[in-house]
Amino acid sequence: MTERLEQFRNVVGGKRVESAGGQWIDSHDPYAGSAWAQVPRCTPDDVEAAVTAARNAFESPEWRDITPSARGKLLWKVADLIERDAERLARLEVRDNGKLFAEMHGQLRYIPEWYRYFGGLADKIEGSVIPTDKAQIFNYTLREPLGVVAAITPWNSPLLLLTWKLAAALAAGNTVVIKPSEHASVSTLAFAELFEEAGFPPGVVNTVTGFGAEIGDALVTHPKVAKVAFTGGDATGASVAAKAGEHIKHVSLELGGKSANIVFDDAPIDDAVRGAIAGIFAASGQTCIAGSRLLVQRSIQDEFVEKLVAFARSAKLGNPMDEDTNVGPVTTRQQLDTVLKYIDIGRSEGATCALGGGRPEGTELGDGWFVEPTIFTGVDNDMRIAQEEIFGPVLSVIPFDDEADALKKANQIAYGLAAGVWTQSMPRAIRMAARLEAGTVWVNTYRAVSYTSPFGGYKRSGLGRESGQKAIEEYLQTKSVWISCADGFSNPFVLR
Ligand code: TXE
Repeated sequence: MTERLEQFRNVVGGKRVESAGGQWIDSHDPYAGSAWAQVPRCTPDDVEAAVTAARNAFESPEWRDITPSARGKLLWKVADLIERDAERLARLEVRDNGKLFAEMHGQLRYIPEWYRYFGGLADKIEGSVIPTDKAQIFNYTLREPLGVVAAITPWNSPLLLLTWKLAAALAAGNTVVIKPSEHASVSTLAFAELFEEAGFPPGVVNTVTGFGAEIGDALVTHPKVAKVAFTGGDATGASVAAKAGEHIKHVSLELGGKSANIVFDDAPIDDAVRGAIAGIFAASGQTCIAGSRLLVQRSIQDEFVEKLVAFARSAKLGNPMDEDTNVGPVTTRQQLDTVLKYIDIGRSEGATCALGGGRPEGTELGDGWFVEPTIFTGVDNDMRIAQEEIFGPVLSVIPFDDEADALKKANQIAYGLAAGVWTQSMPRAIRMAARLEAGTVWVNTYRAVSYTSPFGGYKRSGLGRESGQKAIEEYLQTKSVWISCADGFSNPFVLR
């Protein structure tokens, strides 16, 4: 007899609900390679219910009339609850997406800070008094929420990437419908329940689970959705933005990339090796900021690659829950096929596979969706493995001659999310930081993010910024109010 899978429900208008059609989607444990839970397979009717609940909450006095300071305190309260449940939520994420417990638990312990930071900003949203050129008219601005925000999120770091949207959207006074990825929805459903416990009115935070192709359009084009905040692949992001554009909605996009991690010959080599590993093998390469193009100065290439391969070879693959595991499985069966396909492409393009290049063997890996840490050398910048986001543990090593060549190669790409620079020369670091076409540049470090610092893409990596003070602007609109202090209203046929 097959074991009954644990079922998780959506939160809509403060109630736990199944889908209108009564259908479910299996959620898989990538380490076991099998289904472990189920989430509702929502339909456009469920989207209608969730958006209606969110809009009703937006118009309700409980939310509309709450003071900004009280709104901030609700965010602090939810931060405390997340902290309380960090371990449980991290376990759910690991089971659902296969990333390391150490990584997910670290994220869960850090996530509360976004709610505290944006909770603190809630009562610092200020309009201004505008000194106009009109006599006897008083003009000021109000900064107001947009309404219902649709937060569409991916599977790689479900709660962190949701938080970057949710904390800012709520601090600004919006209500939210969350659509997590069909590949890893479970932690989001458990997380959404905390908002009611914190005291948010029902309907302020809602969820709809399901396939993007089945419910995505209903959500993005819904007349009561004012903004779409999306993180995912660039092809889906482009179609979501096109739909949002057709319906005149605000949109922000975080679309991943193909970031250059650049090592100069004066770099602290051992640190740079660890930085390169962090860029591509942490999280099995499934991060939007993966440093998947490693640009190494030709004069140190051989020594660097030798050290890099030795370090990567020592990485332990295994159960993501185990403390000594360095590399877990990839999250979906489909992603496993995609990554393996790119490894074939790399070989057929003529790159040299210096490490890995397939599925690892080992009884402790069972039926898990593992890919060996893979390093290609002799990669030309125009090869597909150097230009396309693989989203897996596959590194392309590209040699360069000098600073100008490094810059040219780093910028010769459609994406621009992040870049790393390894050098001991501060003037060079500053020159590179100024000229790299990327929303984030790290010097002698990699994968550092904070709730205080803006994050987002140049070029095809996205639109808008998350985190940092300005991120709240993405969830606000400005109203200009004119009050006449004059006696009477003269000639009605002319512009005032
Ligand atoms: O992403 P999708 P997928 C990249 C990565 C990966 C590729 C595909 O390269 O290999 O994208 O991954 C929802 N209307 N990134 O297919 O399709 C979908 O249900 C509205 C980079 O998982 O972009 C999910 O909730 N929504 C990225 C979300 O969009 C739709 C992280 C993202 O899914 C929709 C993840 C539609 N028509 C993948 N179709 C990053 N920036 O870090 C799908 N969705």
